Amino acid sequence: MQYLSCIIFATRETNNETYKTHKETFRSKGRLRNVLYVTRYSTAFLSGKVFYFITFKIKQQAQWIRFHADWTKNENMKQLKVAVVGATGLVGTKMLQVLAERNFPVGELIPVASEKSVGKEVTFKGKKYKVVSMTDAIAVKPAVAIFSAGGGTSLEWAPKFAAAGITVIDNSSAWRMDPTKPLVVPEINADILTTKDKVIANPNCSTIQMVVALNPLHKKYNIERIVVSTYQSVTGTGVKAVTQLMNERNGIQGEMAYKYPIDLNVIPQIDVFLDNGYTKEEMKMVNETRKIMRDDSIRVTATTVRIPVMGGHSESVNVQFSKDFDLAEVKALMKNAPGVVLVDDPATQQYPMPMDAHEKDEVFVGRLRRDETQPNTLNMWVVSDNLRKGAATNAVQIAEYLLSKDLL
Ligand code: 2RA
Repeated sequence: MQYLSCIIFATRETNNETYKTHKETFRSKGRLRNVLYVTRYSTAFLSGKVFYFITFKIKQQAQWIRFHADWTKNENMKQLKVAVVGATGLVGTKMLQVLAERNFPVGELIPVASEKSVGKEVTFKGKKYKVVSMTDAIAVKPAVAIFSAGGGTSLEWAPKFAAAGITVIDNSSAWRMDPTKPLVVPEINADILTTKDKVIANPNCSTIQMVVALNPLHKKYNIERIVVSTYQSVTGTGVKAVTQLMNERNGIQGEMAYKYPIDLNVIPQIDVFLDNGYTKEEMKMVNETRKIMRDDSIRVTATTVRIPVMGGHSESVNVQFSKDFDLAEVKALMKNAPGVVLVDDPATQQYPMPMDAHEKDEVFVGRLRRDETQPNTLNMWVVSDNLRKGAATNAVQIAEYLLSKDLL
């Protein structure tokens, strides 16, 4: 099956309403990634299938690209058994939402959770499903199991699923730095995946959004060093942290997810401290970035911070290249980068913010400017919904890639 990287609506009669209707149609078919403008389209009926030939113009490059897709195939394609492990958690719930929204061909959903949640119900596409145990899920032999149940659970259970021939896409940190396991952001390195990969690691949210924005720049200018500071949403911690923030806002004494109040505060600690004085979250950004971008020479230093925000993580990124860059070219690269939306207009105070990134799949980039203190260095601001591109969307995109390449 072919996935469209962009779809364009256009046409003489296009107005906001027809555009919205088309957009929803494409979204419901799970194919909408970016939107450009169609200038021409035609259809052909070949081998029993309708092909839509769309022609559009990529404005930045001012060249015409012919783009075609067969989106009728989705209805006819094989339906898969899909397990979502940790289906009752914050990320698990988002996984179900994203699977439904992107119309992943779920023939049978197997929601899985810890023993205490077995028998509970989750809703998927308007239908209720009973949560089952790990052992019962393996017995049903899903094609793919998307795990979001913590490192301990993944360490114990992912190998058991894999041994049963089930492909695991794991959202915990358990396997990310295992040299035998691929760590994948589809826009960057899905090409490393093979049928032999039965446990595939989904990177940490703060890493994903940064590398999606940086990879096109790395390819062009070669990154030497990254200095990143994060401003991370409480949703990254889970339901307990969202509750703490809301309780504090409403003057309710309740269980604390953090050692300190989070409302009207900023906590410069995410995850536990390591011997080098950095937190685990900070070292994830260092190590995962190098692994995904396949370049151990990139120097990364990070400060990760929790802020009283929901909807997405924000990052201030200072990036030093070995080659000099042209700012207009950097903006053009960002505009055309897969999965990136450029929001950068100081004149009208346009820049990415978590409230705008919430419930979106893209990584939003803005505040692009030269670091005037040293050569070849760029400052940028990167925002994304940590539960979507930072977790669920990336995992589902990996599954989509596997499916599209017949690797499931
Ligand atoms: C956080 N990165 O925001 C974590 C979640 N994986 O705490």
